[in-house]
Amino acid sequence: MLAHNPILKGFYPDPSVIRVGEDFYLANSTFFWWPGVALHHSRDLVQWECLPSPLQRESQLDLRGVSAAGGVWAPDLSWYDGVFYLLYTNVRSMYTWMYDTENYLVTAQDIRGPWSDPVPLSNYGFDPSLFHDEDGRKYMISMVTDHRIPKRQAGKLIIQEYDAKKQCLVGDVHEVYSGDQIYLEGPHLYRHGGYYYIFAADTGTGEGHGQSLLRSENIFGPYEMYRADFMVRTQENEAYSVLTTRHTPKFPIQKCGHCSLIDNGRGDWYALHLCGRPSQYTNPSDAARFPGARRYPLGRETAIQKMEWTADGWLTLAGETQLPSMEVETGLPQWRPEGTLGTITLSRCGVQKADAVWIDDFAQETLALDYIFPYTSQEGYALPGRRKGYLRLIGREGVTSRFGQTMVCRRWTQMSFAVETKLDFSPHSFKQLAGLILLYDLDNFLYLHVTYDEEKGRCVSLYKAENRRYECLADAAGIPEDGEVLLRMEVRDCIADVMYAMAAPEAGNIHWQKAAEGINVSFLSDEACSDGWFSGAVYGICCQDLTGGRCYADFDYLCEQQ
Ligand code: 6LW
Repeated sequence: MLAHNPILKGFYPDPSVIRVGEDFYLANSTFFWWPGVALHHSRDLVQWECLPSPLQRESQLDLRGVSAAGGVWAPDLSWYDGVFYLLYTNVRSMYTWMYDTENYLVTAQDIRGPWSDPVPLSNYGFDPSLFHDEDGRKYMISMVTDHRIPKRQAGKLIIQEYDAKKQCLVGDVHEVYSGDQIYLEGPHLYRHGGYYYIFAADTGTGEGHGQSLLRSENIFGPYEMYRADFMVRTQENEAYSVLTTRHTPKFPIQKCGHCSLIDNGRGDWYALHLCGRPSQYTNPSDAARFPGARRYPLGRETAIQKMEWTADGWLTLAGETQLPSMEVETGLPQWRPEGTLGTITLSRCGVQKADAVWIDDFAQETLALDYIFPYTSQEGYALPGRRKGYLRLIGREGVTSRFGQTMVCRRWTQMSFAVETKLDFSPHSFKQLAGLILLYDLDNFLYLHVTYDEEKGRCVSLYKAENRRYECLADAAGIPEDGEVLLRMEVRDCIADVMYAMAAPEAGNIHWQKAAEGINVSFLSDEACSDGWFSGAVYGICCQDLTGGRCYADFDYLCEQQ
C-alpha cells in the first residue's frame, strides 16, 4: 500500500509505533488536551482508526493548570508477553529548564483498555521509553534536563532497569550519552543483530530537527554514534543525522525527526517520525519568539519512511540519504477500518453532503473518539443524546480557563477548509456565549459566538486573541430572538472569512451575513504562539456561562468541508 506523507495529518507529534502480529498501534502526544495520548490502529500503515485514549481518568492524569506546551509529552508504547506498556510524561511546569517532568507507566491487556493506574517512574527528564530485552528484563531510557546556567549537559541520556514485579526502577542509573555538543531526546532502545541501538531525536523539534543513531554491544554502553559520509554537515557541532530536512528548507515536509522503528512483519523496516508542513506565512521580524520563523498551523504530524540495515549493521533511510520521501510503499495490502469510528453521515444539515469531508450530526449517544477537550473530561458537560439529534453543551468557564471549560474540538488537518455548525441558544446575559472557535491555545483563538447585548438583544460577535492581545473584530450584530443560528468559517490558505445566518428549512434560503473577512489565522501556529508551541490548531464548538448559571446550547451538527 502506498503511503502519502504525512500519514496522520494534523497535530500528531512524537509518534511511538509497535506491531503486534498484523496490527500496528501508534501513540502520539496530546499536551494540554484531554484525553491523554492519542492512540490509533492500522493494518497497512496508511489507514488509521482512532482508538479510545488510554488516559481517561483523573487518577491517571491531571492536566489542570499546565501550560499549553506542557502536559502529555512523547508517549512510548511497547508490548511484551501479552501486556501493553505505555510510558508518558506529564510536564507540569517548564521554562528556565527547571522542568517538572512526571514520568509514569500504565499497562493494559487490551489496547482498548482498561488501562491501569499509573506507576510513577523517575523524573530526571522527559521522553522516557521502555525496552524489553530478549530475556524479559526491562529498561527505561530517558533524557535528562539541566536547568543550570550555563547548562552543563543538554540531552544527556540515562538507562535504568525496571522491575515489573516490584513496579519500580531498580539498580544504578547509567549515563549512556553525556549530552555534550549534540542535543538528543526522544530516545528509543532496540536490539538487532549483536547490538543495542539508541535511536534518538537530535537538535530540538524545529526546522533543525533530525534523528541520530548510536549502538553498543552492551546495553549500558559505551555507545558509538553513527557517522557516515552521506550525512551532510555544515557546522562543526552539527548532528550526524540519519534523517533530517535541515538542509532542504523547500522540501514539503520539514522538522523531520523523533523516529519510532518497526518492521512490517514481512522483513521490511520503517520509521514513523514527526514532520511539519509550513504555511506560506512567517512571524513578524520583531516577534518576541522565533522572529521571521515559518508558521506551522497544523502542528507536527506523523510521517513514515522505509529504512534499511547496512551491511555493517547501521540503519539508514532506504537509499542511504538523509532526505525523507513523500511517498512510501508499506509492503502491506490495503486495509479498511471496520466502520469509520465516530465519522457519521449527514442527516438534517444545511450543507450539501457531497461537500462534507467530515460531519457529525450528533445522532449518537456518545461522542466520537477523535474529539479533544482542553484540560479536563467533558463528561457531564457535553451531553450527546440529552436532546435527540443535538449535542448539548453546558456553559462553564471562559475560553482562557485552564480548569473547567466546555469545548469540543477536532484537529485541523489542512490549511484550507470550511467549518460550520448550527445551534439553538437563548442567552439572557452578555456573560453567556456559545459558538464556533478556531483555537491553538488559550491565548490564541478566533471565536464567533452567539451572545446577548443589553441594547441589541440576542446577537453575534467575533473575538480574537493573539498572544493575549484581545480584540473584537465585529461589532455585535442583533439577530432574531428565536430560531437556530448557523455559524461558519471558511479558511483558504489560512485566510478566514467568518459568517452567520438564521437557519432556514432549505439550504438555498440561507442568507449568510459576513461578520468579517480576510482574517489571517496563521497565528494559530506552533512558532507563533508564545505559550504553546508543540500542539496544533483545532476547530470546535463551545459554551461559556460566566454567571455560573450553567446555561446550555444545543448544537445540531458540526461539519468540515473542503
Ligand atoms: C517531546 C520532545 C520535544 O517530548 O518536544 O523538543 C516534546 N522536544 O522530544 C513535545 O513534543
